[in-house]
Amino acid sequence: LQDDFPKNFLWGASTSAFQVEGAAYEDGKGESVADLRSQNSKFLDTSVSVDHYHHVEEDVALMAKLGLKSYRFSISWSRIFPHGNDKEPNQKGIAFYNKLINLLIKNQIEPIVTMFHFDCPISLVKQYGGWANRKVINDFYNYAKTLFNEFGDRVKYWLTINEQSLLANVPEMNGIKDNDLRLLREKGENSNYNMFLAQAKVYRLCHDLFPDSMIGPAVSYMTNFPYDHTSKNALKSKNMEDLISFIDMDVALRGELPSYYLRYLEDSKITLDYHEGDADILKNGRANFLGLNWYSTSVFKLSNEESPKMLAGVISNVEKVTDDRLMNSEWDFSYDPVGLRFALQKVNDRYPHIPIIITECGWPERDQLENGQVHDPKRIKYLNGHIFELREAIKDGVNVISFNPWSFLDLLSVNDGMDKRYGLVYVNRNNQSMLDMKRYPKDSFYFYQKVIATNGKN
Ligand code: BGP
Repeated sequence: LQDDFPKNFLWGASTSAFQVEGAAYEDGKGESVADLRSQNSKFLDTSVSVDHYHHVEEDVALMAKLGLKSYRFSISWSRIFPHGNDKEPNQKGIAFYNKLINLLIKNQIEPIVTMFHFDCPISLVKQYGGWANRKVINDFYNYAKTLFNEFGDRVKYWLTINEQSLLANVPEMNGIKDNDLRLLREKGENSNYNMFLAQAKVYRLCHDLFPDSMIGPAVSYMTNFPYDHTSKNALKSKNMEDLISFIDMDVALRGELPSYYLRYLEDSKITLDYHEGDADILKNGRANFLGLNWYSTSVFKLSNEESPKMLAGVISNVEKVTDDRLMNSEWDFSYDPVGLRFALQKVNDRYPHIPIIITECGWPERDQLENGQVHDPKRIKYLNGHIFELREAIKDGVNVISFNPWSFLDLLSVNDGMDKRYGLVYVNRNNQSMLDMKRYPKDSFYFYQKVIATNGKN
């Protein structure tokens, strides 16, 4: 058994395209669902974000200063194919990612590339309904093929879809709408099925083209516990975890729809658009590692209250209970690092020895810039606790190969813009104004720099 972090452990950090790049309407990029959402929110200006598109050299220099061994970022589909399925890719988009990837490699930083992170090209929604229509399977496959052709010689680690279960349960995140809630859920589950099929085809293609590459999903792993030891609460908690988190892992690694999911569809009277040959597609294309986005644990108990709108289908008739003994963030979010070790053990029990990359893990704050410095002790505590438990999980025998906290630099939070910051690097802009966009390493940056330099001893 490993008793410390492996020598070649990839200490990284994470971001996604629309949350950092800006330049949403520059150099031929097409509009995405994320850009459209941004127009309806005063907080989410993706035309600027934190302007990584124009700060890429400076940002990679900061990554090198931090000592990163890996950097997880996403490619914007509509920067490569402005309409999602154009005949030819947008060369300026390819040039931007070539520049980024080459800069990373020059600095010995391993690129970990997400193909799709909440930013469906809006044109695909207009053309045929986006992910809810099976036509998307081919379009995603062609997009992925282009990424392999353009960048596959230098990128070894690929993540297909970020947080698929969130997209399935909140179909609006993929631009899918319907006033009828049941129909909306049916579209959401069909988009889920299309995402499974599209990814399976892409896993297969990747193994055929680059047998040494690693490819897998970036799963939202929401670890939850029952409020008490009653079997009813424990069963509900397990069912939710299966339907929200393990479903994405089960399909990617086992190559079939799990029986608990079929039961859920039947109970919800939801029909999927099955075609002959689908089962073979799922069976023949499997991931060879897991990306896990892990933040916190939650405690649930059954309630008779109405379901919350969010994830109404899967999370129904439950109440979230906050544990006041834990450090809780302003955003309904607790500090519970032992939960990470517990969660990793569970994954390893289910799929022994599967390589795991922690693709997100982080602490949100309203950080303040004071005389060029940002003091973020809670984020340091969060990172320290999670790195400690990660080491314990590795000692337990869990095959974690990389840790990429969210986020490398401050970026647009999905719902709160710049109010809710996760970065190791502060970016001088806020929700009201773009200010000068200057970058300032926070205290947590220097903490993490030591962690990396000592391979986790800190
Ligand atoms: C994950 C997403 C990220 C990121 C993070 C924090 O779900 O993959 O894109 O945003 O959560 O969430 P939020 O921005 O809502 O605080």
